[in-house]
Amino acid sequence: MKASSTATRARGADFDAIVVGAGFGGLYAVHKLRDGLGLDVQAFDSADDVGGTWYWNRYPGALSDTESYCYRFSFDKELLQQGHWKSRYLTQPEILDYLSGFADRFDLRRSYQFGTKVTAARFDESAGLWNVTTDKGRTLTAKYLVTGLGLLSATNKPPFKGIDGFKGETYHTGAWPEGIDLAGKRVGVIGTGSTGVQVIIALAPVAKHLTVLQRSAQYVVPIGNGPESEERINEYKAQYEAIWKQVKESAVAFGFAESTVPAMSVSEAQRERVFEDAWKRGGGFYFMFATFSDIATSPEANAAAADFIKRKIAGAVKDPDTARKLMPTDLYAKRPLCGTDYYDVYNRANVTLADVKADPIAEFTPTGIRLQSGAEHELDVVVFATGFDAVDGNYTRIDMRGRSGVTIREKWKEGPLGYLGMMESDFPNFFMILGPNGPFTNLPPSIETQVEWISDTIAHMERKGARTVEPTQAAEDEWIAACRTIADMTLFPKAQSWIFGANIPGKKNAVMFYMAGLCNYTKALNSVKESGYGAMIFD
Ligand code: N01
Repeated sequence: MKASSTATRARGADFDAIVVGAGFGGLYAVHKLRDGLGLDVQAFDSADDVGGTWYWNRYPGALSDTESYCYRFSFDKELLQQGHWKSRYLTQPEILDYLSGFADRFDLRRSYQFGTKVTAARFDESAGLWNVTTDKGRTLTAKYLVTGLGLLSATNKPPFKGIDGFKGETYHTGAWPEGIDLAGKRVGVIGTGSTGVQVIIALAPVAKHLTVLQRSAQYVVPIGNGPESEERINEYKAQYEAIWKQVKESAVAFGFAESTVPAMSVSEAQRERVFEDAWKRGGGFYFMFATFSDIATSPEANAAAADFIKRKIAGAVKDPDTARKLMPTDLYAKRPLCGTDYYDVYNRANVTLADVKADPIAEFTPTGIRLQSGAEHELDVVVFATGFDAVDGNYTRIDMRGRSGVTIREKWKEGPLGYLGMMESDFPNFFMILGPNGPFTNLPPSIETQVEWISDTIAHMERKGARTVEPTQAAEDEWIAACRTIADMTLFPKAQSWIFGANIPGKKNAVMFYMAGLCNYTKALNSVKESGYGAMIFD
């Protein structure tokens, strides 16, 4: 521990804090705790370098769908002015490069042990320390455990019958190896979520033949990507103060002002014009939240947006049968998707759409995939764009135990809990970045907000000389109930998606997000702090 440290090293501890993860969250946590509070920090990541989500998701077409100017940290004004990008949206290599530069800037790699998976974390009540075990067989102790495991990092690869006998290659988009060349191959893609849409757009011009195995049709709007001029970038830089103020005072934190106009308060012609303008501008969250105020809350407004997109699908796709299969049948209430000319992909001669809801995947054969009808798709490569065991999946894969040996699996058997999206009763001195029941937004601004709150809470503890902190059960219950009430005011729980755990067979449907926006979330955090942390137990 450094001379400037605010912490008194807990007796017998190897470190003050252990941080898990080297994505946006973990990197910033190491910087704040080590350089800000002067704690002695040891960090781990199972990858061989920094990047987190952006280290693993190297699939063709991987892109952030938040605009480049606000898919970054805001706290470092100099770094903001040094920012450089080419297009309206950042590609995966650019984001990885940004995070690598961030790690260099603050010399963060020296605190990490890479290529190391944390397999267990147990709280030792008598010592008041976390015992963290890695796959290298070491167990280290620390007073604080901070996890930045990522919302979406435990991959979901459905165990299809016959998969082991498939002679071709299979890849999950969330664990994509470097240097895979799919040119000239017969490729099948399972999944049409955010990832599937990106990988399908990228592979269609490359593959010899692309077969899209679609279970649920999705609403996809244009992303509106294109080069960004130096002049435009300089304009953003000149306005950064106002931009970040707006981002942090907004709900979804995507850099645009959310609409305050209900869809049915304007004429049909005006509504059509607003949707058309948003379609031309591009952006999935923009279409859902900047057109009208109630697309995600009013069935009527939602139907108007859905109907507009369906008409666009009908207009874009030449083959009526394919267009019919691409028409979503449910609400427009999953995470909004966007991509460049997505529906035009299906006009290509080398692309086939298989509706695997109507005719489900029966099994993999040695040479491809057979559907229940007996139809066979001959494939060299199958890409699993089948998503993630989101939010809690990363935690339940670690043997995590809190007070009295209670496991996180037991605590979360009815669905993941989480006070303020960061803490958990019975798990003292444990802070999750993007844990369950945190905000549903463009992630870097929420990550920043959470890491700063964690750092402030730890500083408060150290000033108090407290040994442990955890939320009261009542505060946690109240937060979860509030998240449920807020979610039920939206249409999101009515659609089947990972946001409520519906994508994993057997996973309990649960509220996993605070859906009242970053602005209200920050107010909630501030009120906990300003009330003297009354909702927490300090020991
Ligand atoms: O995963 P998903 P994702 N048989 O769960 C299908 C973020 N992200 O990786 O809808 C057949 O959304 C499944 O079908 P269905 C973003 O937050 C961000 O695409 O369940 N199909 C669905 O089509 C996003 O929301 C960016 O019927 C099966 C797909 O697989 C989140 O990651 C880019 C199946 C899974 O879709 C997750 O997106 C990419 C089965 N057994 C991702 N099992 C950015 O732009 C699943 N499917 C920043």
